[in-house]
Order: sequence, then C-alpha cells, then structure tokens
Amino acid sequence: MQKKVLAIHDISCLGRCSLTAAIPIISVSGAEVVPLPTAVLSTHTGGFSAFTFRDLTEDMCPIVNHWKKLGIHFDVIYTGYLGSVEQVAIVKEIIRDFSSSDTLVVVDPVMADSGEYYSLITPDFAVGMRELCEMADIIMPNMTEAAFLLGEEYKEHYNAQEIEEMLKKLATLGPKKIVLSGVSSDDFFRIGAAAYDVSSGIVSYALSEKIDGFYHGTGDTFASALIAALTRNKEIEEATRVAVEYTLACIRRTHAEGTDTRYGVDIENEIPTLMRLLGMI
Ligand code: PXL
Repeated sequence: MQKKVLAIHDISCLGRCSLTAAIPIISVSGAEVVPLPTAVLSTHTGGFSAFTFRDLTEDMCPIVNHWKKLGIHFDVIYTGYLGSVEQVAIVKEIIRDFSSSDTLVVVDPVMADSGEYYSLITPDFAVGMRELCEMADIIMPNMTEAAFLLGEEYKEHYNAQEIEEMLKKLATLGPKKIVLSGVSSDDFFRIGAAAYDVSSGIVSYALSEKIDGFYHGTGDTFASALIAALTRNKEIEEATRVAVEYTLACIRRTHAEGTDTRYGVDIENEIPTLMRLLGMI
C-alpha cells in the first residue's frame, strides 16, 4: 500500500524550504505527502524583508476534522515550522488523534539556526517544541535547536564528546531516535549529522565535505530526505547517510551555479541522485 505522510509546515512560496521542499522530496520515495500548512508566506523569513505572513492557526482544526470524518490514516506524521505558539496544542492533538501503533511521529523542532531564533520565533517556541519532542519517535534538531531545547547556550564549536552528551540529554525528552544535524566540530573538519538510537545506544555519524556559504532551507531538505529514506524502510543510520549525501549534492550544485542562496538549494536537479541513494534506480 502506498504510504501517506502528513507534513505539518508552512508554505514559503519562494525559498525552497518547509512544504515546498517536503512535498517534492518525500514524494520521490513513492509516498503520498499530505500537507497541513501552518502559515503562508511570500518567502521564508531568512534574509528577506517585507515578506507577507498569513497565519493559518484558525484553519488547521477544520481541515483535520474533515480528515477525521474521512477516516484517514497516516504512516508518518512529520511536523516542522509552526506559525504560532498556539499551534503546538493543535499539533499535539493531531498526533494523539491520528497516530496508531504503526505511525512514525517525526518532529523537527524548527525554530533557530547559527545560534539565533528565526525572525518570527520567540523563546516560548522552545517550550512548545520540547513538548512536541516528548511525543515523537524521532526528533531531528540542528545544533542550535538542540541547545535551545535543553535550555543551554549555543556554542560555535562542539567536540565529539560534547555532541554525544547532547544526544544523551535530548534522549531524556523521550524520543527513540535522535538525528542531530549541522554537526561540525574541530575533531571532524567536516559537517553532517549524528544519529543516536536510544535502545541500542549506538551513535553513528554521516559527515561530508564542508562547502563555503550559508544555504537556506537545507534543514528542511535534510529532514525531508531522511523521511523519504525512512518510508523506504531504511534504518536510521542509513537514512541519515542518504539525507546528508542528498543535501550535500544540492548544496554543491547550488554553489557551482552561484545563485542567490536565499532562494534555497537546487533540490530539483538532484532528484535522480536521491532516487539512486534510495535504491530506486
Ligand atoms: O527552513 C526553516 C524555515 C521554515 N519556514 C520559514 C522559515 C524558515 C527559516 O528561516 O523562515 C517560514
């Protein structure tokens, strides 16, 4: 049976992040992506000014109530960027209502990067995101989000021991697996992600070359590729490697094209790479 992935995220019309990344990337796996938009923006909030922002908090419950009547079942519930703190309570209810024993709940606590909250995000989001992480099977924060979830100061550099300590502290929130992205440290000279399987205690790293520059939306590219791999039944270590390699390929192509990185990375022309990484071609 074709899998259904509920993706709860905003639509930033320009910028290839959140739903405009999740829908095409997860679809590559053959799963159907059902979007629940949290807000509609003209662009994402990173590096643009005067963007429009329509909060869809009021629309979310009527939308899911309709789905409830239709008896829809989701194989994966993937939550990302929320348009208001009030949406945390709505998303918690959606997770309770729509998850059954075979539903994978994946929470990306989208709120910050490079030591700073995104433009519309306030520190009370960290409290709400922590509550969502407590309901998740898998969480996938970046280093800044991990620090903020734990109520810690973000540092520029972490060594391998500090990364592993951070993974163990995140595990106390309750998820079964943690994928920490943007992992780079003086010990590695590379960048990528660390995956921690709490039940086996295994920490694995997927690291790649570092390419100069800051590329918007790559957290969502990474998360979506990881979900694509999970829906193809890849184990967390392999899924993390797929996500790192696909994200690197998109960044490398965008770097070579020299386009304005605020518009996101070229996810489209690397779709064949993702298909290969997923073992589909
Ligand atoms: O990629 C994360 C993200 C998602 N959605 C919106 C954003 C950002 C990051 O800036 O602004 C609207």
